[in-house]
Amino acid sequence: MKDVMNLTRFILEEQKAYPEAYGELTNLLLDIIFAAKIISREVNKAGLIDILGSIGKKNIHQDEVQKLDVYAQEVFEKILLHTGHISGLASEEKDDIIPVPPGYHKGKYILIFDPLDGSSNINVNVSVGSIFAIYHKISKGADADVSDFLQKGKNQVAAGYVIYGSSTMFVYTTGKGVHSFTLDPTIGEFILTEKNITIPKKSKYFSVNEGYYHLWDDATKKIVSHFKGQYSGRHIGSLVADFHRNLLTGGVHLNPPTSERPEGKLRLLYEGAPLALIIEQAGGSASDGKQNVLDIKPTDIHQRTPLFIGSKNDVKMIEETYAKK
Ligand code: AFP
Repeated sequence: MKDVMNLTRFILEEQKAYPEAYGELTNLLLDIIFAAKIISREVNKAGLIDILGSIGKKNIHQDEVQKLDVYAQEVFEKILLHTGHISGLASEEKDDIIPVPPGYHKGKYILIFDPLDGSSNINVNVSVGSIFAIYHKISKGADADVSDFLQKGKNQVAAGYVIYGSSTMFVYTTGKGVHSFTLDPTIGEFILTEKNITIPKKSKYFSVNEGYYHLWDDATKKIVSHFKGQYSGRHIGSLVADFHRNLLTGGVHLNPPTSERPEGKLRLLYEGAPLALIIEQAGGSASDGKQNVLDIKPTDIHQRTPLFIGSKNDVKMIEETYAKK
């Protein structure tokens, strides 16, 4: 029988490289894995039980809140707030920081996450994902405050995503390569799929929502025309799925600024920064068009950013074109 490496064992073995570690990060990652399994179970049942559709309200970003958004948010909160590994949470779905309730231990990390990204796609059975970023708590005192969440992406201790697709996969980095695991639903375990993923040097795909063409500036139009001549186009409109495809097959994903949204659409802290750390660890890069996404100092938890992410050469060409503007 060939060796079977599950995610728990893999993380525990990674921890051995840090003899001084108490296992708090390991345990926090295990909490996230537990949350991912529960959300995956529910996403797979969508269509069979009354969990599809919107709750009839909009969130702080004016997006329709889906029933599964609420469910995924609750799962993260219920698990993460009570295990003592974090001192606070922040999420796409909540305006403010979510504190650890009184009576529970507060850990040395903070977690910021998007519980269900791409949720407007759920109703038509398109892949969605959860994205997370872990930082050290830097403020004084036991409870996290906003300064803990407003750190540059390069300070991330770990980042990852779960893609709920034809199978559920967990992809993460602790700054030592990017590794992917596939959930075997028959045993409830994530099994190692690929260790040290690297993005192919030569891109195959570019992905962008061309519905915004009329709102782009000339530089953006030029960039997209350049890619059209070279690569095949693939766009899902579910960031984790677009990112995952490009990571494995080589490509670049663009979410450019528009005249209606010059600040960009995607959220820096729980979309841009974690995926930027992953792509950098996989040999690619991520930019807002001017600078490395990991160097942006956030001023707001829900700050938006343009995002260009994927193969290094493509991102470089994008930055050069904007610089000539
Ligand atoms: P939803 O979670 O509201 O579906 O938004 C998804 C998302 O943040 C990201 O996953 C997509 O890449 C992006 O929006 C697509 O946005 P447009 O539909 O405006 O291109």
